[in-house]
Amino acid sequence: PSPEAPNATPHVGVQLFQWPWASVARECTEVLGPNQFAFVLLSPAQEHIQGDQWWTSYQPVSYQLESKLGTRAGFQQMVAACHDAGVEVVADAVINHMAGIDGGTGVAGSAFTHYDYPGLYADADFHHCDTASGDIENYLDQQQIQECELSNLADLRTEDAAVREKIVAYLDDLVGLGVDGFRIDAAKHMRASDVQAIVEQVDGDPLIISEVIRGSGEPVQPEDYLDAGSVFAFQFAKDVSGIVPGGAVYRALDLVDGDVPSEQAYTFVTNHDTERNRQTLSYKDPDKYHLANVLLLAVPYGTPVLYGGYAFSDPDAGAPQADGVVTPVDCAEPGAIEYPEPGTWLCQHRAYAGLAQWAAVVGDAEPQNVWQEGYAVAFDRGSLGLIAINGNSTKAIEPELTTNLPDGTYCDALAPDDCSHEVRDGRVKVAVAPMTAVALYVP
Ligand code: LM2
Ligand code: CA
Repeated sequence: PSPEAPNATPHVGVQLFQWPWASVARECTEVLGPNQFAFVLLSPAQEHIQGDQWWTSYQPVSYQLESKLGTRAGFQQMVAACHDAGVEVVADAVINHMAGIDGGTGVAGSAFTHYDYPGLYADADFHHCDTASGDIENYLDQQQIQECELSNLADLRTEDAAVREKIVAYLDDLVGLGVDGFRIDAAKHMRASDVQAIVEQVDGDPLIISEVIRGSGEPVQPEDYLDAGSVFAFQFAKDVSGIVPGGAVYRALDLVDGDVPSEQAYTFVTNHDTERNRQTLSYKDPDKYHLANVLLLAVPYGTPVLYGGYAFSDPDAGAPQADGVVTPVDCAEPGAIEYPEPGTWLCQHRAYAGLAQWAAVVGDAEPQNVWQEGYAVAFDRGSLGLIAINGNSTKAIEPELTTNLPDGTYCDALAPDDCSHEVRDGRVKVAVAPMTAVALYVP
């Protein structure tokens, strides 16, 4: 490392959607750790209903850590491997509800019926609200949002001490296996005070990221959950997805998610829901999605969470399975993902491995030397990193920029083989092709 080399702080996370534990472990060792990723966000680990769809993960049947993604032992080995690589592990905690189907047997053999999960919950542990369908019908009614059912999913009385105890025991079990944090699934559908009371009882001091989708005019807002920890920045995801198609990429520098402070905002471009409901850009919009991911990591607001999933045409289709178990992830070659076959693992995050290192180096330094012209923007982040982003879909640019970077020769974090970038006397000329970016940093 050069004399200016800072202590890089891992910063970027990645959601590895429906990745089996063994594949997560390998990714931590081979890709995430070496590239300064800070954490991995898993899919749910608890026992769930049977079926080929991905969303069986969101229908818990018991809190046994036996699922289509692997066994308890495999989970434990995965956490150890990720920690050895310097990567923290965030589990997806589905604690608002249990399964929504009439009954059956879970993937680990637990028998259940709707509202009866033997040894865990019985009928009295669930809300039974008085809308006609029993489902949430009106998102302007806080009580419905939090006490009616989300798509028939049996809604836990998270205000009850006995229910909280069961949830806390489950989360403690995960903490005992080394888990560093939790995504709180469907947090909007639990009172903020319930979420706070539950996470405060959990052992240690895990990272908490509540999933509260911002809906304008709704009585439940992400800001309500800041006393319980952090939140996902859905408004940022929608805004960055709107900015890129219009070309005004410089506007990404001003994005914030309502009143959520940067330290408590977990930003992203897409997640497993928004890539399906098309509320955000996704792999289905290759150039735009690429530039949105670049912006996600380039700006100082929030903690970025990249995404790695699989191609699909049927939005319900699960990841490739055999005998009820998701088969090991085999990543598509980068650049070969334009028209992928359904079921192809895309590993989109790998395209930003170099930029994750860039983000670790620049840390929370503010943008400086901001240059903007047409659909392009460039800026330093402090004195250790520079990025130039071209949001024009037809025209290349080649500005000569003023930079804080020390004189020297630099490689492009987005094209590691390209080490042709010369900084002389605080000036650098960068050629940026349409819908691409160039990112330089002090290694
Ligand atoms: C979430 N966050 O709050 C997850 O991010 C989202 O992926 C989950 O929905 C949802 N909340 C519940 O945890 C997914 C999926 C739904 C699916 C549910 C439950 O998007 O389509 O619902 O998981 O598996 C499915 C059927 C639905 C049916 C329900 C109950 O699509 O038609 O409702 O199961 O059987 C009758
Ligand atoms: Ca609820």
